[in-house]
Amino acid sequence: MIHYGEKLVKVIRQLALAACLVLPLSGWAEVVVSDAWVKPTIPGTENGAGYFVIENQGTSAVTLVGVKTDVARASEVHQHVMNDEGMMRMRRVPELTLAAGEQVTFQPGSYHVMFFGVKNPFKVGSSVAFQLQFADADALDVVAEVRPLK
Ligand SMILES: [Cu+2]
Repeated sequence: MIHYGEKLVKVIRQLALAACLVLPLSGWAEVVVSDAWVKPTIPGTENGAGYFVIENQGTSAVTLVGVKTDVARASEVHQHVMNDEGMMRMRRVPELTLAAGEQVTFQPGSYHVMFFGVKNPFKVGSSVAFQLQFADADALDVVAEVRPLK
């Protein structure tokens, strides 16, 4: 009996400790995406790019970890970076963390959603649906308008 009681106290202590560890991290995540658009695909090519403004209006950080879509074979978050030869290259961004209140603009030459193997060409006036996936927030459905390049 004594053993059982000690064990129980230990468990309660562990639960209390777990609660203390979790509570300071608990905030709320609210991700808002606006001004979503994609470039029309260039005839004869099968890759596309999507852009938007993403803002974390919550009180805790959120991490964008992926993109899902039915409109292409695959989709990824990319960024343009300068390589050693001074050439702009695209690089996959496996995780993009937005602090509370932070806003990031996906735009040509910077962050973008890369679509590989676009099934039907992106035509001006149509729309493209995809879903942004987060490590610590609900997935977000986005509908982007196909806009001509300025
Ligand atoms: Cu890219």
